[in-house]
Amino acid sequence: MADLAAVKRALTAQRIETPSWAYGNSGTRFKVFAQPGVPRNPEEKLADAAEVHRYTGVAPAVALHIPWDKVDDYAKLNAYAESLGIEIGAINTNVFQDDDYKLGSVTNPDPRIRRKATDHLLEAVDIMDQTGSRDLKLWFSDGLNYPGQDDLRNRQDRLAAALRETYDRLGDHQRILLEYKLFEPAFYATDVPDWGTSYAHCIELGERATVCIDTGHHAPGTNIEFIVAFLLRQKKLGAFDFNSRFYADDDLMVGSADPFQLFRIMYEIVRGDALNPAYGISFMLDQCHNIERKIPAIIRSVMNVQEATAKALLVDRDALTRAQDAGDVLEANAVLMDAYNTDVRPLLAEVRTDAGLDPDPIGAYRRSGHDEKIIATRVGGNQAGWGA
Ligand code: PSV
Ligand code: MN
Ligand code: MN
Repeated sequence: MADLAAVKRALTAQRIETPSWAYGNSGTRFKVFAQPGVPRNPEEKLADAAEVHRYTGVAPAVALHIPWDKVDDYAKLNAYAESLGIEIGAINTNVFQDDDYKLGSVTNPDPRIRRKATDHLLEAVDIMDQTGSRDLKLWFSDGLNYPGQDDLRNRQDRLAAALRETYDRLGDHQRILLEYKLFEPAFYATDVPDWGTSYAHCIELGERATVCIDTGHHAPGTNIEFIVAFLLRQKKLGAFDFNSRFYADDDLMVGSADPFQLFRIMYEIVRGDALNPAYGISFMLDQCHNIERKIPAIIRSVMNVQEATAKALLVDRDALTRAQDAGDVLEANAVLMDAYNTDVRPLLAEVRTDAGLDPDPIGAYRRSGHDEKIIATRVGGNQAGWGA
């Protein structure tokens, strides 16, 4: 039996970072469905994030995206976040929304464009100095649509050079989180397509470069928990971008498409003693809420991560080890499934009540009147990068 008091402590200590861009309008390739009441500026995104934290108690950090969240005074923005009881988390860069980057950013054959892209990464570190952020999150859209379009290997060299320059600019407490993505927007080849490529670049860079696993960035059927286990063993897992996918990079609510996969991932985290924020893994959401109300969707997403985590913590690890060591296939599988099939909602309600929160975060948000207030007062909001 798992120790219930320890499970509750672990759930209370858990932290989940939300992305500023999930609060703004977003859409598909075909249409952005603007919603009433969305934030008009970074301050209003922070205010919405503070609502998520108010009702969940585990989401005090918000990731920013530059230039979508560009302001003149980041120290002031930081102070504003603090006044709301939250903090600024990772700084995400944007080297994918400029005509110059048609053939790539840091891997572009044109040295002028590579310089421009690398300068943006360096500028993001300057911003981190002002926000006090630890994490620089890098996702490169770089890739090729056609065989022969550019030299695959030269592009790796150019990528390595930009990463090196950025890494060398980091302060002692700062680190790089390098995302990978199988395809899109490039279709034939992507310059950081998989965890192995990200891992190899991180090894080359040094201790303060680690891999970010975006759960939506794999081929269908990929065993993501294996990647988690492997990277943990190598001490090279730095972060997650959580979301759900059915087909491609769908950016749906985490835990909605495949809650069992999320449980398996969180089990590897628990197995690796990597849940506590002190371990250094950042558990972030990277989602878009195109057709549903955004704040309750983000609260739901946080709750989905909590539920998967609670189930993972409930795995009877002694019984599992016994069954595994005995080669008892059915029993080992049964031990894992017992935990997965436990209804952890009452346990999480208790954890929330113990923390002085409403046991029903979505109900509490609905009753708060915040949604009505933002709809009435925020006119003309359309600032999320994806939809702007
Ligand atoms: C694009 O695929 C993407 O969803 C990446 O996952 C980044 O983390 C995110 O955009 C924000 O730049
Ligand atoms: Mn991502
Ligand atoms: Mn993505």
